[in-house]
Amino acid sequence: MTNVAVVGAQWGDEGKGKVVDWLSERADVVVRFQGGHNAGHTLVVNDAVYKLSLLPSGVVRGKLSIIGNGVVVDPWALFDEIERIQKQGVTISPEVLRIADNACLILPIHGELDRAREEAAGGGKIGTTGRGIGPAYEDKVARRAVRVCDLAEPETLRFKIDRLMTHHNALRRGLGAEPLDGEQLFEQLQALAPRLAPYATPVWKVLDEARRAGRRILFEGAQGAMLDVEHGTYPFVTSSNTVSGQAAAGSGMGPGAVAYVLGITKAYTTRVGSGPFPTELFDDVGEGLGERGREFGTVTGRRRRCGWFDAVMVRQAIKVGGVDGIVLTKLDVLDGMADLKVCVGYELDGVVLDHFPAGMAAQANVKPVYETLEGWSESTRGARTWADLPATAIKYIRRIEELIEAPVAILSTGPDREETILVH
Ligand code: 2SA
Ligand code: MG
Repeated sequence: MTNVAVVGAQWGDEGKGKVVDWLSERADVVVRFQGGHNAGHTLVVNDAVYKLSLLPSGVVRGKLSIIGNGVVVDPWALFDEIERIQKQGVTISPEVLRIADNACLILPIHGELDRAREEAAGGGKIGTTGRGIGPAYEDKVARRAVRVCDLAEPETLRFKIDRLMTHHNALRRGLGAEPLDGEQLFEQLQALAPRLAPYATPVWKVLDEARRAGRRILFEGAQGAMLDVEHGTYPFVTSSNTVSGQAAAGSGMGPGAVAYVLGITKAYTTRVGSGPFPTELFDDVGEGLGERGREFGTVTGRRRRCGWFDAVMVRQAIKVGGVDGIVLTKLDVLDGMADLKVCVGYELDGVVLDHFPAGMAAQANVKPVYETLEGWSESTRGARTWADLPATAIKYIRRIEELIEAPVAILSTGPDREETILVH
């Protein structure tokens, strides 16, 4: 196996956790390169269920796990998650986990601001996870963030917090919140410093050494291409680049470090939060997909919106994300449906488009053009070989491959790691 990046090709929740876990057995190092504890990766290992948000999935198998510089780290959430996973019998120490010393922190003011803005936005809200992801990335890009390394330099930390407070107190006043003096934050971070320090490392060096030693690196993406801050359904997106191009920059490696990009996609579509979703279903069919697929957020428990497979959207995700092959997940959720629809184009003002337009109104107004495919009545759940699949299911997969212009490299037919079919 070469170095693989696993990225979502829809709006997140495509089943990346299972795929990363499956691949991590064959990898030596697992790296997260964007996002934060807004992610929700569910791993099922020997009947035990692990729900990870910030920790790279490799920790569960004792693989060297790296939180890259592109991640925004909430240190309180980090230690809570470490404790929770350790209670499940997994050892997490600086031997296994390394955190980029140049990664930016998510602070309590970020979560507060995220939630206050969402509340104030009413109907126009983004539907964020409320974890402070957006405000933390804003501070990073505006060059005033507190970074992991700052905890080792009390004077720098004080200077950073002062600057940060000047900015945030202006925002807080605007939202009717009490201004803060920063002293409490300084003390909280000082108290955390000795706990975080053993994990803080220039991870680019660790990765460079691993690469030169021929060790296999797995890049673990979070969210999906349509939530990418540039390529997604802006402004209804997360605040990081979720496409594979970020795997290199977000971990401190060159683009050549990623040899193969695996895009994960469900056999239908889901999304949480607000924003356009052309193939969304508001009827019993959508309801059925949600029920059979158990479509609830890992982190927030939110009900996911459900709809037909959108081949135009996934093709676009594949192109902008440099996806080489895909993993098609949750095919079994379609079992027993007489007809299946697949979106093959969009109609906008009487014109058929072969791509998802960039404009906000255009994105909201496109109408899907559907092709109808025959369903199957047999169960595909847990199928382990190609021969176990009904002919119409194979036809559905082949048609998807044609439309998205990428091969299905792996088919996942259930949450268990054994329920996986390598197609090519
Ligand atoms: P944020 O919090 O600023 O990143 O939210 C912005 C948008 O990004 C979406 N988003 C997600 N969509 C699907 N899954 C995500 N992770 C969790 C999961 C979510 C959960 O895997 O289940 O538990 O609810 C995730 N994280 C961010 C979000 O819905 C907004 O549309
Ligand atoms: Mg998820």
